[in-house]
Amino acid sequence: MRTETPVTIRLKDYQPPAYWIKDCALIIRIFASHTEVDSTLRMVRNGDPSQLPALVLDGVEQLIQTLSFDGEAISEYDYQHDRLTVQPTQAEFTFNAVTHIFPNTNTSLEGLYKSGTMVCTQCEAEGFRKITFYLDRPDVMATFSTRIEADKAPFPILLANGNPIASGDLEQGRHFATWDDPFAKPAYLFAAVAGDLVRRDDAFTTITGRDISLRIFAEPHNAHKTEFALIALKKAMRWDEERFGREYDLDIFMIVASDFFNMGAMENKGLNIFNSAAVLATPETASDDRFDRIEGIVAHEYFHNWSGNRVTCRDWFQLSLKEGFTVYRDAEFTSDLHDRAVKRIKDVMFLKNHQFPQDSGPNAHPVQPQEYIEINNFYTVTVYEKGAEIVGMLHTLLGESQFRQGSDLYFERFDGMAVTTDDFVDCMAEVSGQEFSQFKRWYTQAGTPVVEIREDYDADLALYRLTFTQSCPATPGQSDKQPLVIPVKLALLDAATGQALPIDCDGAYNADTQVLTLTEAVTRVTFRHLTSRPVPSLLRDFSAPVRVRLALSDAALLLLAQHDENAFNRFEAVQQVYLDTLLKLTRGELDAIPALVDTVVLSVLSDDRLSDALQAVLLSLPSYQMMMDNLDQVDANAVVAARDRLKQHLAHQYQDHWSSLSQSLASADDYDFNAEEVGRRELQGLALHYWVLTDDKMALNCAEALYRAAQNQTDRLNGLKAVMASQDVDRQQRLLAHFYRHWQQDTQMVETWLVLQASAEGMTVADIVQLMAHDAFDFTNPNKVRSVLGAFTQNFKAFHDAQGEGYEFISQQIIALNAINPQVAARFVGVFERWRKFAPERGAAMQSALKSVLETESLSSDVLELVQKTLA
Ligand code: 0A1
Ligand code: ZN
Repeated sequence: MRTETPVTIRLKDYQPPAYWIKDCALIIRIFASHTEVDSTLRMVRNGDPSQLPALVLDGVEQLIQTLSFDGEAISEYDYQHDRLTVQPTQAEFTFNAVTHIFPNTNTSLEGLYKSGTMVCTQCEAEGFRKITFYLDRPDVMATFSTRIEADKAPFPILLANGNPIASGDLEQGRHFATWDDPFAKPAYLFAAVAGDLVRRDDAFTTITGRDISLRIFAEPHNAHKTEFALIALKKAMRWDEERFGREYDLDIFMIVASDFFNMGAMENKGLNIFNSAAVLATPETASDDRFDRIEGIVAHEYFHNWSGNRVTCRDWFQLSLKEGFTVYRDAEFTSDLHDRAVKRIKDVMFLKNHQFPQDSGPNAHPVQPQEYIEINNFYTVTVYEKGAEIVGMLHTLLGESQFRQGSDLYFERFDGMAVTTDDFVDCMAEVSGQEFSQFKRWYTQAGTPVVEIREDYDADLALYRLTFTQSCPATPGQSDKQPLVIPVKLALLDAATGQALPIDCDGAYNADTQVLTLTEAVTRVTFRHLTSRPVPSLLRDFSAPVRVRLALSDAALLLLAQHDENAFNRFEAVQQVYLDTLLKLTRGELDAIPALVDTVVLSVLSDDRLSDALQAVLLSLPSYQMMMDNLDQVDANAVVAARDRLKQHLAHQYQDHWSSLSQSLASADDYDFNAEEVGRRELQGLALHYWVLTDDKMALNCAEALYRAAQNQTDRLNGLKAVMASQDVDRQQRLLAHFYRHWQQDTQMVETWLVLQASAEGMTVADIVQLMAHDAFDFTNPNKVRSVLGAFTQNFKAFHDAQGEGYEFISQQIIALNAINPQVAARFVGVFERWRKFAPERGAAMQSALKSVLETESLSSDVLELVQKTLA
């Protein structure tokens, strides 16, 4: 809280700790009114043993009972705010602290807290200091043993990291369990859970024949929803052995589902804790998107066991070391399991919709930030997704075989250590013999590079030349930018047939991988023996996270949109056609929809070689975010009108297609989650959506029928969302009421029900206030808050409504949330990130909403840092 001046932590100030913790023995005694934590740390001086500096331990909201060194009570100590200072007299000693903490009133959901009927932990990044005094930094790695004691009736299940050692009854209806984790780890990976949980068991035999018990725990009301995650987990375990040579290490791997959780999930050693919404699924209650997300997150957390836990981060500036790499790994997993092209398209869309705007806004920061006030604010799309793109570029530059060698070397060399992104890249350099010092700028330089490309063709000499000019816009605190290493995967296509032409050129072009590597500010490449002017297919598969500026003729764009065999670039060309149209419509530069749009749409609709999933993404329009990102000034009304206009055009122009697709793609088969079925349902949902936009009564009946007959959540939502996109308010109310009556006992379904309403087009602030007054809403539950307020802020039309009421309202919610859960509050500051882009009135309204937050007393460092940076 803002009683202290916020402190800026800088990478350049990194110092190793003055003491190490070798081992941590915890006893956690849970009582109704409080929890007692008894912690014994075996410590040793790091450095000259004859010089014993003060020991400064992190500790927040600790009610001290006793402190001792080697059994001797410590009488002199200084405990202020978040630090305990004591003076050791030996170079090796044990430090013991007995403290009281209060999980029942801990609404920050950091440290030890109550979630529904259970008690659980969240320690990343700095939550362990809310449990006990510690050197709460990732380079301090210790072995842990944890004994939990609690009343047996409310808490029959007691879990912690590692392997189970002992358990038994105690007096007065209490019991205990002891867990031992032999792998040294930082405190952020600590976890403990106590609850009345239902468990689902399975087993996995590793590649070397070791049997691992797998267990998923959930509160009774969620217990029927854990099977899918267990299947996903086994797939992830096998895949990591095969693709990365990584075997699981403990005898047991556990997952716990928690209804109260700030993020998606957490990779605590041997005891992953998940947001219920990120792990629980049945076909009845979870849509394809949800299954997809769960499979990815289960894999992500599991993969952290190596990329993050066995090899961890030296300090929090290295966060992308584990997150970028692990996102890369989970994306590869999903690509191997399902449809690589579709996965890539969706990931790049996500990056462009979220990371590109961050990188060009007031909160732009390097993948390896150089400073922070609140580390929780740096769990960003830049650290995660751009970080994963960097790892992907290394893969592109090395090829699969060398990349795997580099990863093997990294895991072997740094096992059990806390290291840096440099260490990671150095392994890649070592195995490949390549020089990566320039490449490392990707970690330290913020902003999305722009690559401008010019074409020249000389028919007489049959020469075609591309000139690449790279630059990077200034970002806060970084005005001078250096050239980056940019791998450009490319092909040259025959303008008549779309066939790839043989490439004969000089320069840093690798014929095996079709990658041209740019390293200079300007690179010229001449391609020989081209008897006609080719069409360039550049940055295939989005081989680098850059913005390409290349003005292609309509004919060239059409060729790519119809014939590029690289599905990703075909998608990009189609999107470019839509986006150009949307931007021109927004600026009032078009009277009619250009014929090129129709040619493209028709060729997608009539191309039966395309999978349903690809067809669906090729028929989807660029998002509002994408439009905003490509406009210097945003007039919200014009943006909305432009998108509506193009949508209406597509809806009406292809009405027959939509109606026939909506019907022909229906299926009464049992639900199956596989790429083909997911694609079919996605295309059906899209077709139904467009069809409903024509106001055809039959479309609405069809949508309602799909909703009512649905045997799975994807079909149900395809029907209901189509109805929600219509003008038929009565029908919407009827179906929403039906939905709630049917599913009000199911937490995830109620969340979906809230999202559907908060996303409705005509939503007003008054409607949102009313929704928040509903019994189903709970301001202390992040999922509920995100379902209503998150969905509302994503609801472009409603949130940016001309009255601008939404801005003031959200600022009040940020202030209210700040007092309950700073992390969740801080996430909402991001909705104002682009305030400067909004034409005068809305921009000013957003700015004043931010200012009203800033004027609040007792702002958390989380909210304060983001509001200050956003306004700066
Ligand atoms: N490491 C987790 C995400 C996570 C990060 C922070 C948290 O609390 C502040 C919780 C979870 C992951 O990458 O999945
Ligand atoms: Zn992660």
